Amino acid sequence: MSQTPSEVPDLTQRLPKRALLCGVQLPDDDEQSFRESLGELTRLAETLGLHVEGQVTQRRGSFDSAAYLGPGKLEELTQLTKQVDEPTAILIDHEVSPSQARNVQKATGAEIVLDRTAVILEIFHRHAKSRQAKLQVEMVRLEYMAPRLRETQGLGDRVRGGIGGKGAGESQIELDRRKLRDRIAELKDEIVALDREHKTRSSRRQGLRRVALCGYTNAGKSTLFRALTGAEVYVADKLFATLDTTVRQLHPEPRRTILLSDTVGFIRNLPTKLVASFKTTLDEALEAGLILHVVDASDPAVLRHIETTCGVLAEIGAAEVPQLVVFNKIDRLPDGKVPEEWLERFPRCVAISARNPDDVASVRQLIIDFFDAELIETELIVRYDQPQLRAQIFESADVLSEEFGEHAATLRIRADQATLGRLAHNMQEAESLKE
Ligand SMILES: Nc1nc2c(ncn2[C@@H]2O[C@H](COP(=O)(O)OP(=O)(O)OP(=O)(O)O)[C@@H](O)[C@H]2O)c(=O)[nH]1
Ligand SMILES: [Mg+2]
Repeated sequence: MSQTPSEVPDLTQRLPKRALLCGVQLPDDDEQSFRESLGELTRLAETLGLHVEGQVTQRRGSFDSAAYLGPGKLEELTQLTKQVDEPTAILIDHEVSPSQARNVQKATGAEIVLDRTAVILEIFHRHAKSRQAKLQVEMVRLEYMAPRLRETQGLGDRVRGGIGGKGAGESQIELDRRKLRDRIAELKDEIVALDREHKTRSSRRQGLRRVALCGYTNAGKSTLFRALTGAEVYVADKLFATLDTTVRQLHPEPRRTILLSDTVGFIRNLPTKLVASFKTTLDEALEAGLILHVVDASDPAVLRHIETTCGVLAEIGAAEVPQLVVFNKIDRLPDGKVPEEWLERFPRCVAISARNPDDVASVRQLIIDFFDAELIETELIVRYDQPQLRAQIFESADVLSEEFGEHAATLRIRADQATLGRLAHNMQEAESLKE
C-alpha cells in the first residue's frame, strides 16, 4: 500500500529538457491575447524546468478533431521536433482530448505531449506542500488522468506497480480505472473531513476583521503579505509559487486585530475543476471583509489579468466582497506611475511597490481605514451587576468614553455592525435571565 497520496507518478522523472509549443488561434481570440497566452505557456514551461525551442501556431475556425493542428502545421511541428534532435515535450496551449494528444505524439514522435491543463496540474502537483493542497491537486490529477490511462505510455505500468506490463489486456485497464475511481472516492472523503476542520477554524475567526490577498500568479501577493505581516512566506519568480493559504496578523498590530491571508494565484484558462477543488482554500476570500486584489502593473496584460481574477472570484462567489485594487511593482514602470485612466477606472485602488516600506505602510493604513469606516458609533447602558457584559464590550469594541450613573454606566462605543448585533443579543439575554 502506498503511503503517499499519489499512486500516479509525477511526470518529473520523464520530462525531457526541451519543449516545443503549439497553439491554435480561434476566431474569438484577438492577436494580443493569443500571444499573451503563448507567452504564459512559455513561463509555465520554464517553471517546469523546460527550455522552449520554438513554436507552431495556426489560425483556424476550430481545433482539428484528429490532431488539434491541421495536417500541414502538424507536419511543420514534426520537422521542428526532428530538428531539436533530443527528446522533446510538445505543449499544447489548450485542453485537448486524449486521442488528439496521442495523435500529435504519434505524428511528431515527441517524447510526451501535454496540454495546458496537464502543464498547470503538474506545477500544482510539484508546488503543493500542505496536506490539504496535496489532496486537492491529487484528486483533480487523477480525474484528469483516468480517461488518459491507456494513452499515457508508461503511466499504466507505474500505476500497476510493475504487474502487467506492455500489452496488458482490456481487463487490466479496467482494473486500473477502478483503482483510480476508488482512490478518488477516498480522496474526496479525506477532503470533506479537512473541510469540516477548516469550517470550525474559520468560524472561530468570525467577527474578526479579515483581508484576503488575491490576484494573478506572480503579481507579488506573497511579497506584500510578507511586508504587511512579517511572516516568512515563500516568494519566487515562478508561476504558482504559493498554493497554500497562510493566515497572519497585520504587523505591527493595530488597536484591534486584523487577519490577512495569502492565497493561490490565478491564470487564464485555469482548469475549472482545479478552481473547484481549491474552493475551501479560497473560502478565505469569500469570508474576508476586504480583498486586496494585487496586480503586476508592469505586465502589459495587466487589465486582462484583472478581468481573469474578477472572473474566478465571481466563480467562487466572492464578487460582492469589497476590493482594493493594488497596482504593484510600479518601481518597474518607466516613470514609476500608472496611467491616469486606470486610477479612474478602479475607484478603490492604490499604486505601490511591495519592496518599498513607505508604500507598504500606506497599504496598511488603507486597510485599517477601511475597517474603521465601517464602524458605527453608539451608546450602551450597562448596569453594575453586569460585569461580564462590560468586559465583553471592552474586548470587542472601541470604548470612547464611560460615564458613571447611580446604577449603571453609559458607554460610548465604536464597533462594526456584526459586533453590535452580538452585543445587543447578549444584553437582551442578560435581561431575560434576570426576569
Ligand atoms: N520589482 C518588483 N518585483 C516584485 C515586487 N513585488 C514582488 N516582486 C517580485 O515578483 C515575483 C513574484 O512575487 P510573489 O510575491 O512570489 O508573487 P505571488 O503573487 O505570490 O505569486 P504566486 O504565489 O506564484 O501566485 C518575485 O520575484 C518578487 O520578488 C515589486 O513591487 N517590485
Ligand atoms: Mg505567492
